[in-house]
Amino acid sequence: MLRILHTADWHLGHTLHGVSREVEHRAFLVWLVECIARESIDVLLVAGDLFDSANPPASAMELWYDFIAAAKARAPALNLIFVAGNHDSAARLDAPCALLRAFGVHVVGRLPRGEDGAIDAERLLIPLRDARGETVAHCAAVPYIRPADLPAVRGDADPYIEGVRQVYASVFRAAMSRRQLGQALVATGHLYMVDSAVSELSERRILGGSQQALPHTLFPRSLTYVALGHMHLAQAVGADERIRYCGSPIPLALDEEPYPHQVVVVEIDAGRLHRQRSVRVPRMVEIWRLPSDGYGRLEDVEALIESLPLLEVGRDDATRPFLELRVHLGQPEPALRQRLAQRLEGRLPRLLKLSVSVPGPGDAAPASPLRTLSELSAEEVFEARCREQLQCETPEALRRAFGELLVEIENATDVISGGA
Ligand SMILES: [Mn+2]
Repeated sequence: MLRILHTADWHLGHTLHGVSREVEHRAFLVWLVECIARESIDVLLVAGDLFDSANPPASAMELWYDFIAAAKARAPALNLIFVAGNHDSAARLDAPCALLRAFGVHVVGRLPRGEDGAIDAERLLIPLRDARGETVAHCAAVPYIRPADLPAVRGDADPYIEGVRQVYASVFRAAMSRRQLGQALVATGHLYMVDSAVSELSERRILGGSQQALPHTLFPRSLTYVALGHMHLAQAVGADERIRYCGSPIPLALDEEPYPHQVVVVEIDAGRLHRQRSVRVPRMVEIWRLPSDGYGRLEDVEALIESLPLLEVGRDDATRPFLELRVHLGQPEPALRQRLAQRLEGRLPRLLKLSVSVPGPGDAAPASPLRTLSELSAEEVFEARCREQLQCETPEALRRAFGELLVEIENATDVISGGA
């Protein structure tokens, strides 16, 4: 029996409306070490977006290294595999690669290349050993693939989809020649699949650009399990239970609060998928919203604040619930934030975000939420500018050109982050 723990989208170094998530990440990683021990895990697969940005703070790097040391101390035989996501700097992840390999930790940032510059599929293959030290499976540890990583594709096929397909196909070919009877084949990926459900806010960007959704046929039936990252909502892709997003362990946007935050434990027996189940990650910091649904009038929101529990003496600030207030204003309230902050004094939650809606133009128009620049995607800003300047909706050709430009900038710099 081989037990794999599949997790992804940690986003170490993340801040939510300017507030650090370090306490939550630390609690998650402590819990994860315990979970690995309790569940007798043989392999930890982390399917990308370890870090929230290409240039994470030192405290986030420390969390990662501390976790590796703690996991190895607790479960010395554990196989650890980390692949880069779109948020990670592939080169930065690769930097300690040789050092970590000496401790049995596999990190795949960039796609490895041979001397001829071609992708070296062999080096993406990692043998997975069970508790007795026997190789019972192979892992095709494929990181996030940027369009610039891909070989030129001839013909009519979409160059990104066809390029990614060729990379995976070459890894699977290499795996087939190495695989022995009874050995399973597992793959990782940090990508956006056809049929995957996307969250409202934090994942909107990846759809705005020209990033294409990949078809299930990328993964042949011979694969035992596919551990995906990128979507923060845990889900199997389409109806195929073998191909799965494990989801992020903490909510990375207020809208992700209702998601089940979890890891997936996968059991492989005699080369076959025996069982898989999700294990909930305990929530360190809660997210509250007032009112619980929609927007409330200022007086009503103030009354709701009065019903909030009081802050206990000695309570650790970093574990206080995050609060979003949603107020509908009939008229301008210049000192609104200050007024509400005063009301909140001595109450348990911390005000994280104040959302305001105002009446639409004309009496019949529906109320529209006021959004700050940081809540808008580049595409939305672009479209708003188009409406203003051209007095019409963005022409499709212009929208597509802007999307391509965005993707190009992100891939060229490896620094700008965004999306899931
Ligand atoms: Mn992510």
